[in-house]
Amino acid sequence: MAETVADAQEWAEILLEAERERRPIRPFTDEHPDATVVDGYAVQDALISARVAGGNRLVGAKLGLTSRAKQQSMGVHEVVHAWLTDDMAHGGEDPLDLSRLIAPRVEPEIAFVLGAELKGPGVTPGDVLASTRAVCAALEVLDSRYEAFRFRLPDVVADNASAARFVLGSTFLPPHEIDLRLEACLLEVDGELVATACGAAALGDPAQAVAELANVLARDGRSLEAGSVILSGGLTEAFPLRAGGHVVAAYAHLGIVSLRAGAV
Ligand code: OOG
Ligand code: MG
Repeated sequence: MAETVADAQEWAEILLEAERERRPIRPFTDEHPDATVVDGYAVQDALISARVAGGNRLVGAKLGLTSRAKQQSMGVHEVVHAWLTDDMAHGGEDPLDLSRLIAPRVEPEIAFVLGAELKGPGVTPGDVLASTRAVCAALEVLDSRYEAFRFRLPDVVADNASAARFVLGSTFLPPHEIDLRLEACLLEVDGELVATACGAAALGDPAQAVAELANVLARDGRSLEAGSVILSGGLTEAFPLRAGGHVVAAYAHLGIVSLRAGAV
């Protein structure tokens, strides 16, 4: 697929246009079955560079497909990472504008706010906790730029792991105050309990997930900056976010994070 930088930029532009026009596309791997995950990350890098050149600011990173529930529901069995920009951050109070999204889905996560740079290799979950200023509850709104959320690993990597919006809760705890693996989470959509999980759903420990991210980035000499928000991966499968829908994730210690979708 993206054998040259020019190709990666071309694919990135196609994805950005799909997002802008709200017109989902077919996965690249339909026509390029030999595309690799390395190609996918080259497209992702080009896509993020274009967003930053267009005025968006990098505010953090995310892990994806860290839980068995997510891997099974998407049919992709490898952990991926992607980047968060400031335009993706959504305050919980305002209704989320659905008119700019294609087929949004929502999932509960545990977010880390870094107090110090996290730089691999060799980062351990203990290092992650030591570099974390606070953890909080989060909802991630995913929106695949591919038709019907159908993709293979290189496609979803190229599409910045379906990142679209995220909402942080308002309870920020120092990470050592709770056992993140045991942090229970209830997900309610329109008042109905649709899924339950605990922190260990993310690779056995959300801090382990963040450690793996730091170590993977280190292969390219990259790190996670102080102040970054890191989404450690959906704990349950993702649920469709419908017009007017109300989603609440309630955590044992991290409190509640909620989101109301706009009318359109
Ligand atoms: C890919 C993104 C997965 C997560 O937390 O597992 C993800 C997708 O499901 O569209 O963000
Ligand atoms: Mg996610």
